[in-house]
Amino acid sequence: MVCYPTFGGSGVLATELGKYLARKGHRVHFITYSQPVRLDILENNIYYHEVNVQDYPLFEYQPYELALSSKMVRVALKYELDLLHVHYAIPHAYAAFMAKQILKTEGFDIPIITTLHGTDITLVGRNPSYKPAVTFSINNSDVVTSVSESLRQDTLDIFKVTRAIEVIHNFVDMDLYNKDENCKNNFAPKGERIITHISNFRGVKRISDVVEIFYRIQQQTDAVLLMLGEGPEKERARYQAQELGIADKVKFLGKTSEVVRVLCISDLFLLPSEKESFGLAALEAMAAGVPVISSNAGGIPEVNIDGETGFTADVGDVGKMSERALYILQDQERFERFRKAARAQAERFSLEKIGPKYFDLYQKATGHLSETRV
Ligand code: GMT
Repeated sequence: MVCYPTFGGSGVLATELGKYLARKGHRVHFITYSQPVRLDILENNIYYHEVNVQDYPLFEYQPYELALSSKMVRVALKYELDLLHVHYAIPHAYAAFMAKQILKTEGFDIPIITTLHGTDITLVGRNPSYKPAVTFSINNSDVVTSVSESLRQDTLDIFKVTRAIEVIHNFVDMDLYNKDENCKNNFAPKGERIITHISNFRGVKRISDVVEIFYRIQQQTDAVLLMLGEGPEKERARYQAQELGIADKVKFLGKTSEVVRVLCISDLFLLPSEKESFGLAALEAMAAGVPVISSNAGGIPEVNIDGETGFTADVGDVGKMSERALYILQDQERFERFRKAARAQAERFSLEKIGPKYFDLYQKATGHLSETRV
């Protein structure tokens, strides 16, 4: 598994997939520049290889791709890997292609599976500085998957793709979300509704919409807003909350490792993103039985069903989003109905249902891997 180790969804998905494969008895090697946030390197069958980039004063930009390709080559040869599964096209698919070519010269053939996650296509990848390299890496992967139908379509629209792209939706490990938490008091001592947002606080997440929607909600019903994650828009959001006079109701919890516990005490999840290929954070909220108020961007409607598991609205329509939020929160019976539907929808994306699809792919790519090795 080659992935970003940070809080972003692609790294989370890669880590959860690797853990699942390891539990099935496969040896899974993670290759990245620091330990992925959700990875427990003491688990059986999990190996972690850190990519070191030599800091050389001549270079203004250190060549990470080179170090990554070299690491892939060394790990593939030493551990006789069956395949390389790279998450996020930039620069992982490109580095994997180079590694594959180098390995060929050693008489070692290895299939590359590339999973496209979102901004590697819709934002960064389409930039002219990267586009030819991204197109080439997609077309030269042995298997390409995307995490939603919408992202598949975007990829076909943006790039000249000559490969088939298979959609394998993101998944969630439902067992993690069975917690019956009794710690609501910590954040909502007066029984306030707990509204949550999790992201890397980049521009595409429209953090100011999150704060604005919450502002309108708390005018009508007692509520607190929990903001999980770190990123460039965080300080602006803190300032906005102060300006609106709601700073005491908005808690910034940073990069907490207790995402699951926080979701299990949440009443509503907000995801008003400008772009979102899937919305893994929303799926995780739904697994905890939390209805979602979101934009209808990209692949979100494949996950959040309007009027059933929450509501979707046009990007920027904070009026509709706050209205719909109150519609769910202000009637307990209705709220329970949405909670149930959210959980049922998450079941459709459970690890048990989606995980085996990756095994099928691996089998096709290698011709010999079976679902379980133990
Ligand atoms: O959304 C982010 O900021 C992180 C980003 C990533 O690649 O780590 O997430 C993308 O991949 C996730 C996992 O497949 C998807 O659930 C997110 O929707 C997607 N983000 C965007 O498309 C903006």
